[in-house]
Amino acid sequence: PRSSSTFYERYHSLEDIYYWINRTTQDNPGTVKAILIGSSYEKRPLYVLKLSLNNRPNKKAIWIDCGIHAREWISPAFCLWFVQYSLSFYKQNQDITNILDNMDVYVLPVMNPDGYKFTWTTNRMWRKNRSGSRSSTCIGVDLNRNFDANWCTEGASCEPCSEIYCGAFPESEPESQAVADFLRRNKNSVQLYLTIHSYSQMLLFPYSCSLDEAENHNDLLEMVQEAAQRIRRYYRNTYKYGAGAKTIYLAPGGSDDWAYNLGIKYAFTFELQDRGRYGFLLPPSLISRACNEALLAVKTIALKVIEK
Ligand code: ING
Ligand code: ZN
Repeated sequence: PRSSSTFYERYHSLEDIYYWINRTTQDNPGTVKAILIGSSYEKRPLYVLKLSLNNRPNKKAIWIDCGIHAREWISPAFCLWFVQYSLSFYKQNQDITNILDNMDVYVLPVMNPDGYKFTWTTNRMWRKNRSGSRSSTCIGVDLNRNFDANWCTEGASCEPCSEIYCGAFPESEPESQAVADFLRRNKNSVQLYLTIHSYSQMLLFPYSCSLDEAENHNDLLEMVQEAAQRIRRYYRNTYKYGAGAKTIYLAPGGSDDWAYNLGIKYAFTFELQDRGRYGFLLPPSLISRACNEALLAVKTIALKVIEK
């Protein structure tokens, strides 16, 4: 029943998420800071929350972005879930305590605010951002084809009306440029890059932009395999895993491949629930399951990165 679900078991409008960001920083002055990393095509702010639960100097960091694709509503819901879990269970749960004692976490709850807004007001199935182009009346660039990793080769489209339009040039979009600039500035501290999508239940790693094997392929494979095994054991649910191009399809210009090539050697794309029954329209009653599964995967992988 709706009445008994918590804030984190519902989907939220963009306005509610901005309000939540503000509230979360005010309520946690010593541990959560909002960093403005840029703004969207329609000039909405892009805020990253920095969780720093202990004052140890020179900590490494995890980056998690959500909402790169507008219609994948479970993704921003996961970012909110993760922040709430971290703040509530630090010093209560051993795994999250261990992680937050060793790493800061940067969380971008909505990378594509214009698109997300559009899915609430006009078209629930919108994927891209909302930028206009001179050459066409079609709107929007696929932000996960706009990064500089074999940009606009097979698996992307140079046609503005396509759902996988790569944009006019790499990082042509303010949203992808803001993320890329932040990661370039922080590449010495960020050790683990995570980007959250839906749907299909997969844990993916580079490369998606080519059939090449990543230099630490076996490490990455071991990490997602362990995460998938734990999800199966604890939640009796199945996640596929592997290199992106070989597990789903060739997809150049993705953020995880770009982050990997920047030097962040642990880079992953999670595809959360479900496997197609509801697809992008995952009902609110399934948010907690989907987020807990993803949280288990984040913990499993982060703990392995800390051990390295
Ligand atoms: N899937 C991703 C997409 O952008 C992907 C798959 C993963 C592409 C990693 C590139 C890199 O198509 C969804 N559901 O968006
Ligand atoms: Zn996606």
